[in-house]
Formats: sequence, structure tokens, C-alpha cells
Amino acid sequence: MELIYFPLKGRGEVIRLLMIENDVSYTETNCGNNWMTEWKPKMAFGQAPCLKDGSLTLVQSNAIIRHLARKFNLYGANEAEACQADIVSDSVEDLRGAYVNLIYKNYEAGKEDYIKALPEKLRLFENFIKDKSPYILGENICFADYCLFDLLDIHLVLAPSCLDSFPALKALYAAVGSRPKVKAHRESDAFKAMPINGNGKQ
Ligand code: GTS
Repeated sequence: MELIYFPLKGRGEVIRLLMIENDVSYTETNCGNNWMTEWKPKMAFGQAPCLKDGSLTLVQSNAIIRHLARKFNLYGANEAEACQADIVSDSVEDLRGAYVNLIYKNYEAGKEDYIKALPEKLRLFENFIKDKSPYILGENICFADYCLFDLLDIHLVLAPSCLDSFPALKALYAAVGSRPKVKAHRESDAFKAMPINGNGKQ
């Protein structure tokens, strides 16, 4: 596969985790050079990431994530489980949207209020997942676990104590983070050197 994206964690990181966990051999193409002139016009909706998988060219990070989830059987064992996974991943997307807005549009003025309002938002995730462990659906990991893991990861950088009152979220974060391939990836120099966001704020 080929991941075309900026050299950022950003919306690429869940895609990377899904490929790494499933032993996909992939290359990364940095679309940051000549983005406006060369790359943006090639993207169906003018944005990256883009994933090429054989004859498929996909944009929209969540479409890419769901494609990989179907391909690697990470979409739950039945309709009820698939719905749970969708609910969590769409809720992750809602909070990611607020996070991206803060980072790119209102960081200095908005950070304090954002962090103040964060527990209320994380509490909803905690309540939704707390009956199952260690993953959202119980023993078997699904794609939304990676989405939630990455969301928690970027929020831990913004607000290092944000999980202190949320044991289920803490447990999920630890469970995904200690999976051997995830752990090895996160210990790599390339991962450590890669910024979370494109403007240096985090
Ligand atoms: N809904 C899209 C998705 O989920 O893929 C949003 C993608 C998006 O916002 N991409 C940004 C982009 O292409 C980069 S990043 O926010 O993921 O870092 N920006 C350049 C542009 O010209 O819009």
C-alpha cells in the first residue's frame, strides 16, 4: 500500500497503526512538497491523507480506516459490535474536530478553556466503554480502539493528567499501547521525531 500524507502524526497515525498491526508492507509519500500545485489538485476532496491499496485510491481518513477495518476483520463480530465501533469512532471524530480547531485556529486563546471542558467530554467515552475490557468490544480489538487510543495519545500531550479520573480509558490506552507492534513503532526514532500537527502546536 502507499500512504500519501504530510510528515505528521495527525490523521495518518491510526492508518499507520492499522497497517503496522496487520503486517502490511507500505510506503509513505510526503505530499508536503508542492502540495498546492502538485498534490492538492489530485486529491478527490482536496485533502490528504490518501491511501492506495491495489486498484483502490481512497481519501478521507475515516473511509481509509474503515476500509482497513473490513479488510483485516477489525469491525466486530456482528452488527451490534460493528455499531459500537462506529459510535466510538464517530465520537472520536467529533472530539478530534474540536482538537484540530483548537490547534489550528485558537491555540493560545482557547487552550485553557479546552482543557477545562475536556473531562466532561472524556467522561462520555469512559461511561460508554467501561463495561468491557480491555478493548471497546471486550477481548478482541477493533478499529475504533486504535482511533480512541490515538485521540487519547494526542490529548495526553495537551493535558498530561487528563486520564487520571478515567480508569477504563487508562486501561484501553495501556492495552493498545502495549501491543508489541504498536509499542515497537512508538519507540522508533521516526515516530518520536514526527510532529503531531502541522503548525508545531500540540
Ligand atoms: N475529513 C478529512 C479526513 O478525515 O481525511 C480531513 C483531512 C484534512 O483536514 N487534511 C488536511 C489537509 O489536507 C491535513 S491534516 O489536517 O490531516 O493535517 N490540509 C491541506 C488542505 O489544503 O486542506
